Amino acid sequence: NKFHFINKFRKMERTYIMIKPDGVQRGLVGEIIKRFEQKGYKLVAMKLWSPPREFMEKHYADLSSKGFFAGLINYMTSGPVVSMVWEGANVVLEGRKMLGATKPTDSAMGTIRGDFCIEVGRNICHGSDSVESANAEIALWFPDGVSEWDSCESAWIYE
Ligand code: IDP
Ligand code: MG
Repeated sequence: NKFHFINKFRKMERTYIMIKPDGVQRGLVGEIIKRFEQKGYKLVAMKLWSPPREFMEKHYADLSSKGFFAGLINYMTSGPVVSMVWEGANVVLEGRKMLGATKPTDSAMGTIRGDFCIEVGRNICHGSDSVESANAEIALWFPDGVSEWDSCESAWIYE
């Protein structure tokens, strides 16, 4: 139908969202997924696993010169993470808004970090910061690609 035709040609983005080991340990997996689902984004890839240290160092390679890098890698490899790819219009920027600021003390209440954590080194979630880094992170975390599927909600979410 007409709605479907419009939706098919709408420009969609994808972003890499990860629930960090503290988010998994604290039972916040469902809460974080719920917020992305309820916003209207579409889940196109997901897995729970414990990547090796070298893999996590690759993910955070741009921070390797920082003093907190070793601590960050220890934290991020301390337990399983939930890796996801979410799709939707402007999802990279909007997803970052949903997570909140890097430092929970700067995060607005109502954001994931604002609502559920206290310290920058235990900030429970990750989200790609640009379309370019999203594409690189999705390729790193999901080398076999994502699932293409049509959501029955799309005609009710997009004009
Ligand atoms: P982001 O996760 O909001 O994109 P980045 O600057 O890319 O923030 O830093 C990646 C992660 O490194 C942060 O989410 C946080 O867990 C950790 N981190 C950043 N700055 C600090 C710091 O000053 N001390 C400890 N950990 C930090
Ligand atoms: Mg970052």
